[in-house]
Amino acid sequence: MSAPAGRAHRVLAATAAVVVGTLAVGMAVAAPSSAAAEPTLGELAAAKGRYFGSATDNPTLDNASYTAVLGSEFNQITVGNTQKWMYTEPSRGQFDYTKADQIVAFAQQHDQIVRGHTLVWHNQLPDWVNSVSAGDLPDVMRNHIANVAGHFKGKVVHWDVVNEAFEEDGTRRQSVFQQKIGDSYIAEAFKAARAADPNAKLYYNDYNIEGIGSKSDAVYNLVKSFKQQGVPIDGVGLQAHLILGQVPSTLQRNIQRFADLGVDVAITELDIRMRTPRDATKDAQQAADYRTVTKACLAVTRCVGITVWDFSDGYSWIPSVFPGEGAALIYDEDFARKPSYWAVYEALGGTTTTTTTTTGDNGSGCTATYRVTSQWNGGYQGEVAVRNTGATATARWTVKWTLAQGQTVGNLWNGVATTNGQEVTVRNANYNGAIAPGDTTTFGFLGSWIGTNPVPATITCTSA
Ligand code: G2I
Repeated sequence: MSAPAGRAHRVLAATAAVVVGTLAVGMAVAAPSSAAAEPTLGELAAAKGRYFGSATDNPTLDNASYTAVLGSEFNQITVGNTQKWMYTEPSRGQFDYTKADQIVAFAQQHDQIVRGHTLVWHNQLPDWVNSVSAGDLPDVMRNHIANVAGHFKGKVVHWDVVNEAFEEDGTRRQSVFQQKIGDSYIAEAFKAARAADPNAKLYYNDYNIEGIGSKSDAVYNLVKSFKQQGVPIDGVGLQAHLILGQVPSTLQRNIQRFADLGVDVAITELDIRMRTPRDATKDAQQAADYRTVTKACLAVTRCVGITVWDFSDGYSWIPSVFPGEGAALIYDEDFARKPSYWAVYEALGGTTTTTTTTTGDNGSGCTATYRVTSQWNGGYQGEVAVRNTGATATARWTVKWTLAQGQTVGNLWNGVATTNGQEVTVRNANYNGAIAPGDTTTFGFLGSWIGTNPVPATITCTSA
């Protein structure tokens, strides 16, 4: 599937899932038929010399709504599970690349680069490895790397060669490799990976090393010593499994200090989890956090890209490991883009919005933020976020704008629309008039356009 078709498919799927309180006021909308005018995250990142990618796993490749987004929005994919040891060498000397090959093929079909993940890790390791003798384990490890990195030679741009080798206090994790081979196993793994695929960039990857602290200091010292000793290492992966409102204040400084050692840095597994359910306040904080992470990467030349650890809240590892938490990604379960998506979009240089504030009857007011969320030949999808900027809850709200270039507004959801000539008036639906102070509610619509489709010069919001 081509990128634009995938994007249009995603828009329709998302729309079908959320249409409620519909009132058609304009002409019927033609089906999306050609390239979306709006760039993807991958395209925006590429314009800045970076990638923006997602991890994925094999079961989801059967879901067409999922693959429509995966194949179009991102220019990089990480194999989320099936390059790990338990999949690639389930019994000693028996290699199986069936599942990982499927993901790599998907990426190649969609012009996406692949990060390989991961060659040496204490987790998702088949039992047999734990029984290998100390004498044999160095060869077993080197043989695993030679085979797996050899198989994917030329098909992955990065390898996470060693994953999660340190404890929080900066000491070595007592994995089977550490216990049976000792400190040298990490350098040995990197040398074997370089021999197997000389063109892949070789990464050390870990979590809780995004800010400066004991654990990131340990990784810093490892990289520094590798550089001094000539052990081949090209990059450090900051996983970035973060918590809402807790992006480390030292993130950019930390990225910079690794870059200053002469290695690249990648944000490899980004997600930002919250207590569920979501609400507008948490969504806004999450958007701010995603913006901070994206800007920190862009601020350092050697920060080469960002990968989210899958892109939809319906396919995240978080709820199964952290009960009561989730909603950590940039698309919701129905593949609608969240405020966190738009924060990344804007941080990467995309522009979509215009906002005008007016004071409402409650003496406090609301703001309306209008954006075109996608556009194709003759048609577009719009979205307006209504935010209560007052100190008391709203009971009802009204948003108005002018269709200056002959556009129409058609199917509209989460609101009740009337048009009078060029003027569009949208009032709340019977279920979303109440907005708590500081919270936001959103309505959306499909429309048509001819010639140009600029965002309105002004949009007004009144509330009572
Ligand atoms: O734990 C989050 C990530 C931390 N950094 C390294 C990553 O490789 C790791 O990814 C996760 C996968 O997203 C999960 O999908 O690694 C987990 C294992 O530690 C993966 O979970 C496993 C489940 O534990 C299995 O029950 C399941 O069969 O995923 C398997 C495949 O869905």
